[in-house]
This record gives sequence, C-alpha cells and structure tokens, in this order.
Amino acid sequence: MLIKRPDDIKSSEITDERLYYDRRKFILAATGVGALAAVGASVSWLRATGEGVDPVGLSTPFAEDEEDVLTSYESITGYNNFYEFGTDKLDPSKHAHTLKPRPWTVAVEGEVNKPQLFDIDDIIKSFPSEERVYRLRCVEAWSMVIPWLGFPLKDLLDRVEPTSRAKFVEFTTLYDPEQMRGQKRAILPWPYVEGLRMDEAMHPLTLLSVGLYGKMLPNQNGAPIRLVVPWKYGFKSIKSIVRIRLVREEPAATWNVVAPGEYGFYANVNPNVDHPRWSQKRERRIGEFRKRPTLAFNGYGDEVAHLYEGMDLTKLY
Ligand SMILES: Nc1nc2c(c(=O)[nH]1)N[C@H]1C(S)=C(S)[C@@H](COP(=O)(O)O)O[C@H]1N2
Ligand SMILES: [Mo]
Repeated sequence: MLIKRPDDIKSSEITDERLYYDRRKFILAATGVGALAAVGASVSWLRATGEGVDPVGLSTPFAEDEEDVLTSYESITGYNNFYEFGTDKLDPSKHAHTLKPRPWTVAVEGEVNKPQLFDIDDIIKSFPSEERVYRLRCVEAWSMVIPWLGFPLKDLLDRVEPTSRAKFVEFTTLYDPEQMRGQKRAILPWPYVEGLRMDEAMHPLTLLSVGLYGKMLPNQNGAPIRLVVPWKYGFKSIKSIVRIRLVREEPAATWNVVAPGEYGFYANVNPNVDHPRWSQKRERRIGEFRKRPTLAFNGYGDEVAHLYEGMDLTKLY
C-alpha cells in the first residue's frame, strides 16, 4: 500500500489536488438549478491551468456524493492492477514507462456496418471528453474515487453502426512483450480480454477514458485509452485497448476464463456475493483506514439495476 505522507508529496501535486477539492465543493454547493453554472466555471478552470488540455472538453459533475473525497493523484497512479507490468500494486508505476501510447490505433470491427481503424488523436479530437467522478471498486476489497476524463463508449459504437446481430462487445489490450514486460511470463493468457453485453456497453455511465485529474491518462492507468464501468469490479475496466469487436456470443473474458468460480462475466459489485476467498461486504478507500460498507452496483443501482431485472445475480455474478 502506498500512502505518502504530506511531506513526501511534491508541491505541484498538492496544488493540483487542492484545486480539485475546491472545485468539488463548488459543484456540490451548486447542485440542482445552479449546476450548469458550476459546469461552466470548472471548464474555464481547466483551460486556465493549461495542464493536460488535450483530452479536456466539457466538465460535468457526475455521481457525486458527500461521502466521496477524491483519492490523491499519487495513489491513483501509484497503486495499480495492471498485470502486463507485474502482479504487485507498485509494479505498474515502476515499469509502465516502457509502454508507448503513441502512435496508437484502435480497431472497431465485427458486427458493424462501418468498421473503422481510429487513430488515438482523432478519437480524442472527435469525441470531446468530459470529467466524471466515479468510484472504482476492486474485487480485492479496496476502492478509489477518480476524476476521469472520457466520453461514453456509446458515442464511438454509434459511429460504426452496430448490426442487429451484435449482442456483446469484446475489448482487447495491446500484446507486445517488449513494451509490457509482464507478458513475457504466462501469468495470464495474453492479451487481456474483457467483454460487456450490448446494453451495458451502450449505457451512458460506461466510459472510454483518456485522462484523469485533467491530464492525459498515465501509462499505469491504461494509456492511451481504457474502459471504465463504474458499477462493476475493477477488472472489467480493461486498459490500453487496441481492439473493440462487436460479437454475437459472450466474449471469453480473461479473469472469467482463468478462474470462473472467482470472477464472473457480469462482475457487478455485489456485497452479498462473497468472493470464494473473502467477503465483499466492506471495502477500504485508499487513503482511509476505516472500512465502509460496499454498496450494491457500487452505488449506481438507480442507474443500472434495471439492466439485470429477472437475472439471478447470485448465480450470474
Ligand atoms: N489490460 C489490463 N487491464 C486491467 C487490468 C490488467 O491487469 N490488465 N487490471 C484490472 C483491475 S483488476 C483493476 S482493479 C483496474 C485497476 O485500474 P487502476 O490501476 O487505473 O486503478 O484495472 C483493470 N484493467
Ligand atoms: Mo481489480
């Protein structure tokens, strides 16, 4: 676990986070009728700093809660799961500098009328990013609150026109052992693959993220583009994506294939379904010491529970 003491943190980072906290208070104070004004103000703040402006478009308050304080930039970029760079939480921040996020293309293909090979910079230009603060809940019972920059996956999928035969979306990470040293060992079957059902993929909460804290996505967080599905355990949020394929059958998602008894395809955050080796009832926010109760669907139930009506989520976990 990496929690740095204040005197270990560079002053630039402290400033960065303090501005975010202040802005957050402003957004909270302005919910309801004032919300639009708050959005306008935060956009101009992002422009004024001149930092990491590339992916920045609109900034939107999203899924904010009094209980949620943003996790520090230091923890979000220093405590990661990204097995392509090793299995220790500190490995990705140490080793991900070998990943080259440019040039980079993302193929969007399969059951679509207009398959397309996108250049990452064209994606960033043509799908304006907004800021969304989402909770991330790892299956290992820790969580973070992250200000992502991204755009709905739906916007990209609409562009390629899925056919009526498209039932699922399969995502694939880069395979290049020279850039990703962890791929030289068979820790997992490479490349990492994940999948969503079509309605989950088209849900407005589902993001493709290209940045965080107003900056380009750091390599260890999945540069240059990764998925963020806030109501599911973190392993669904696949990093460094090179291919998105619309398919007829449920994709063979990596963790689901490796250990189906521990990692279901749906992987909705469910405090009532224990992981075989530990309880999922509580979680620890990185940066806090107390444990807090885990919320069903990670707190996004109002938005997404209807997608699973009639499904037994203790069996289809
Ligand atoms: N390609 C790839 N994507 C991945 C992983 C991985 O090992 N490889 N780990 C997943 C897991 S288990 C989690 S919890 C999140 C962590 O994202 P973060 O490091 O940005 O917090 O990434 C997910 N995406
Ligand atoms: Mo995870």
